[in-house]
Amino acid sequence: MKVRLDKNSALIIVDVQRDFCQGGALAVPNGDEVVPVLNEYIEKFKSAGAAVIATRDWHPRNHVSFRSRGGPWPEHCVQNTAGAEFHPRLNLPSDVIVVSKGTEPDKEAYSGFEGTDLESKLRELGVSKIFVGGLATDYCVKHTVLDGLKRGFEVYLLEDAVRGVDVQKGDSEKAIEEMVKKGAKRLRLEDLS
Ligand code: VGL
Ligand code: ZN
Repeated sequence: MKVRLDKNSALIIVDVQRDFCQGGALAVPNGDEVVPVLNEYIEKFKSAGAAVIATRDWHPRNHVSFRSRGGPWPEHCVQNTAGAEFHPRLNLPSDVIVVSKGTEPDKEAYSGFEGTDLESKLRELGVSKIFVGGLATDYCVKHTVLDGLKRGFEVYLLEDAVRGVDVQKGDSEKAIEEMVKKGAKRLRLEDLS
């Protein structure tokens, strides 16, 4: 499958933040491996004049998903802390559009569309095709992809640029199957013309 990028395409990089990478509070196994691959995608999207969007998990210190509040996760991606910063080797372009999510203390938001202006930004730019990579396959990537499909976007899953948490073995594989079943198309770097 060869896919040509155009101005109706946008790259969505999900949550490639220090806390989800090696040494971080909620490190995704091999999460750092997506960085060099995403850097290649960024170059291709910039060359095609396509938008680059980066979502970030951006929690208040008392977020409901934290164990301190009975949630499933250690404290991570707290607003304005080092752990919430984008990975230092991720070459985000100067005109990257940053979308913060999970900002409400009492609401979990795994999807980049949930409680954000991501959809209106995409519509404003005339984007109809989104290409989603980042962390984590079985949480924020999955929910962003499924939400994109629900909202009528053509969605490509960048399967060489995602890694999962796998709380249960096989979660990421299951997540990919579900995304594909619901209409996402798998794409790898070499599929871009
Ligand atoms: C995520 C767990 C908790 C993610 C965010 O970005 O996939 N996972 N918060
Ligand atoms: Zn989170």
